[in-house]
Amino acid sequence: MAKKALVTGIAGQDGGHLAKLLHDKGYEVYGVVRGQMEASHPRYKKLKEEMPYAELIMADLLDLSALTRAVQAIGPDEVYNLAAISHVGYSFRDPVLTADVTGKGVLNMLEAIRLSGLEKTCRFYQASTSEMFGGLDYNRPGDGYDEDSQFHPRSPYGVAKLYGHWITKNYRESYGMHASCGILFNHEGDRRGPEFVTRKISQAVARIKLGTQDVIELGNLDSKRDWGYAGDYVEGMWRMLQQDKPDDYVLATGETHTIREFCELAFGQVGMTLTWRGADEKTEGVDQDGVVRVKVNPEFYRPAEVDILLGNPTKAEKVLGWKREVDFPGLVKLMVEHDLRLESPRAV
Ligand code: NAP
Ligand code: G4F
Repeated sequence: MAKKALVTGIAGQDGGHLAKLLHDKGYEVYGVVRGQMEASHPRYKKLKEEMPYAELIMADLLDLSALTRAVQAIGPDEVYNLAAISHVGYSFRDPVLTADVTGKGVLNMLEAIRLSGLEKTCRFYQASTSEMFGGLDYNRPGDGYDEDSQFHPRSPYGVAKLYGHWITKNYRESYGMHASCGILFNHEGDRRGPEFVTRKISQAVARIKLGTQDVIELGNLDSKRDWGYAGDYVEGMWRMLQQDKPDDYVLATGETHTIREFCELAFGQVGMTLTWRGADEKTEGVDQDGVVRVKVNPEFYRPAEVDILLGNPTKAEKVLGWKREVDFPGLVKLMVEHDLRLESPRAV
């Protein structure tokens, strides 16, 4: 009998990669989507075109009754809880909703499993995040953050995720649930939302190359992120749930790069050379012809910033046999090439 997997947030970046991976592994895939989508809804139709094998179920992470009905109807072997308000900048603008969805939503999903009497059989994955480390306890500069590093979240998103992390561990300890947390560092790709900095840059570079945009406005250019490819990371999620015992694992590349470096590589991908002039809010990125292509707009600054994230994935590599395949230049290349195809006038 095929295993059944329920994925919340299936319409998001990771949801799409994970649904495909599970389908390829022979799972029956069920996905939670929110809103009033009927079969005729354009967004629903688009999702069904992309993943015809997945059965989509309407439920909001805020709605325990809907989640419980979904779990009871499906009887999943594995639940992957990916749904969240996931944009750090947005979480400062809507902190209460972020706490409800990204924090308490995790409890709702765990309770839906427990109330359905599946806590001993259904395995659970929680999408925890490197944002929980925050960057102030940067006590292992050589090795990066690992599973034992201290948490100090710097955003309403990070704080909400920390609740989700600990309530998952609590259900593991209290009810013997096979519940694992993946502490994932930033992962990107062609499915990344345009509100995140990497996709904002890859889209803009493609448009600048094609002449439909002149310049890109960004916030903090000097923060550093440990960026990997989302397709590699969903494999790690699945591997966590195949272990005999539940546990927490960091998935990361072990490299960190600035937003400036991402810009330089992305422009380089379309044959443009970017150099920097000015400082702080007056910083500008200029192309080989002296045209300003990158500007700073303080609107994109955050009330508190995570200056640097660097992860140490040794435990996941040793225990799960997980290894990222795509390196940093490879990631930038695949994103820019994807957006060039998408933005090209010939593309439909
Ligand atoms: P994403 O693209 O933003 O997807 C999140 C999904 O959650 C969206 O499909 C969204 O639905 C859904 N959602 C939001 N609120 C909901 C609600 N109230 N009820 C039901 N669904 C809701 O995020 P992602 O990049 O795929 O990340 C997946 C998970 O991993 C998230 O929990 C994120 O916080 C976490 N994470 C991501 C990274 C990363 O670098 N990508 C790193 C660490 C952890 P709509 O499509 O309707 O908006
Ligand atoms: O791309 P970002 O918005 O990602 P961020 O804040 O690191 O969060 C992502 O990764 C987390 C894992 O560490 C996930 F948990 C979370 O769900 C999300 O997927 O911003 C990256 C950096 C920040 O330092 C930000 O200040 O880029 C800087 N930045 C500079 N200009 C910008 C911009 N970020 C965005 N979104 N837009 C800008 O214009």
